[in-house]
Amino acid sequence: MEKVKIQGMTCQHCVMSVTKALNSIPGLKNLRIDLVQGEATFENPQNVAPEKIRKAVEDAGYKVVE
Ligand SMILES: [Cu+2]
Repeated sequence: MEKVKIQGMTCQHCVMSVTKALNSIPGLKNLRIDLVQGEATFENPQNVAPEKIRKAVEDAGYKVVE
């Protein structure tokens, strides 16, 4: 499992937006978003580049923080 910290999610709508953004990346599996922790976890068996994940999150209006 990989985990990214996401800044800016405040409600279920944000969770949906980030979910949609990450699901649009082929190769990510078993995506789970934790609103309280501000985290997304997923399996990345095809080794999708972190920059691609970061960009998808940012295009949706949120920020990946380390
Ligand atoms: Cu929201």
